[in-house]
Amino acid sequence: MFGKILIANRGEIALRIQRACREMGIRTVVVHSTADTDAKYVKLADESVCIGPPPSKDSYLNIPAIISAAEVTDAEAIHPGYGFLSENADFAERVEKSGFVFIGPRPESIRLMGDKVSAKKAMQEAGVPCVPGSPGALPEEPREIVKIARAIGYPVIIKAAGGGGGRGMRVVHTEAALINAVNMTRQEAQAAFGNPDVYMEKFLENPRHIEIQVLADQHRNAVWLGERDCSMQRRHQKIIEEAPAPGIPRKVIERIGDRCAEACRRIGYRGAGTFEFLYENGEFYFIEMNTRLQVEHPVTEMVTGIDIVQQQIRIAAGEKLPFKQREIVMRGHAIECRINAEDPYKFTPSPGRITAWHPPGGPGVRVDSHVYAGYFVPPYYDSMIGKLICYGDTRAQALARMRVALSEMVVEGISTNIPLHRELLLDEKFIRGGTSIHYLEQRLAARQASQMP
Ligand code: MV4
Repeated sequence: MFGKILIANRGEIALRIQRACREMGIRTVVVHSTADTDAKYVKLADESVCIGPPPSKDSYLNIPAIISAAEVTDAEAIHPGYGFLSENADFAERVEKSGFVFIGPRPESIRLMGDKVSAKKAMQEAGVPCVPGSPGALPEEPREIVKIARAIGYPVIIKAAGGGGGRGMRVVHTEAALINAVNMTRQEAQAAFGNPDVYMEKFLENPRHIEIQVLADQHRNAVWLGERDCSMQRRHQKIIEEAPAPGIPRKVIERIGDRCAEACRRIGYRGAGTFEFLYENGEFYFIEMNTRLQVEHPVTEMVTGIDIVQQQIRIAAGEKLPFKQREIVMRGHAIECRINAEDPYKFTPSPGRITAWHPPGGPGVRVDSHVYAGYFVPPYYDSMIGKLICYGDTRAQALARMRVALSEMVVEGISTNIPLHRELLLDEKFIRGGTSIHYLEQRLAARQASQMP
């Protein structure tokens, strides 16, 4: 096992990774910007290295500075967390070329999944069901493109190969609008990702977003750890996630989970990963794979009892997975509310000093947060200040515990989205379960309309 790990991230996930390391007896080094010098997790780490000024590009995205910090502190491995450099294949490669272990997939896997056209092709070949669409990137010839769209049937969606997570997409409803949409998406893709390749899919109008968590070791063992429903989102920012996904038959999930694990073995995947699916009318359609730890990993940890961060570290150190698929038992239900420093209805960021912080507690309540009373939320980074995760034997119990937890929670000095969460936890359709990816935006629009003077 490693003696020392460098954590190349900030905020709650830096603390989460640090806790896993300390539990395993591994010393930790955190790198931080000047905006995070006073963060408590920086003080709690065995060592800390300031790597630059507040803007991410000068600190948390500064590859030479991070590698130098690993060199001067004699770290053996680097955990990238989520966001920042976590899905940057060049970073993973430079970490390994510098003699450190990258706690994540091989650079080739990151690259394969980073190109959404090659990712889809690989998954199709592995027997993972995908959204019907173009066979690979679209050709240049407009007549060929029109033919492909006719075969798929309108509406279609044009996506950038270099995109993902909602960037570089365009929905097309008619043949008249097709070629212009393809050209526009190509231009944007070239400008944003340096890759003009685009592909086409049938546009699914009202799906849910369901994802499958996987773990794969370096000995060709792979397992799946159940699913998460991440449909409650606004502008591609998830705000509530849960496991398991309400109302989906276990048999259907099991078939898809087994396909995901098999795909991992086929491509020689290593580490934690997430297969993203759209789910509509009882069918799963693969859209993308995330090659990192995800924000919402705790709901899976709660229902499986598996510490995903510890497993990432063990896998990176070359250990074999300590369980077989049939030994993984999903039990109960978990829900996560992301707590953001933002106006609950206008969504404008609300950085500043937290004057009061009273996190909830009690059975089945978990708070993953790095903040405290007196903490200053810097304006430079993501607005998430923590995650509230509630577990119960049933979904109803998890929801009830979440309502109590949200009622207890006090954050003063800044605005947070806690009032929005309190409303959603009383929402009839959410309580019923199975709302689509459009539900939150539709509900917010209706709320706005009803509050018009
Ligand atoms: C889609 C889709 C409908 N049909 N693909 C958005 C993020 C990226 N991961 C893929 N996305 C979508 N792809 C087809 N063929 C709708 C979305 C989509 C979405 C997906 C997941 C979660 C939230 C979303 C919000 C808007 C659109």
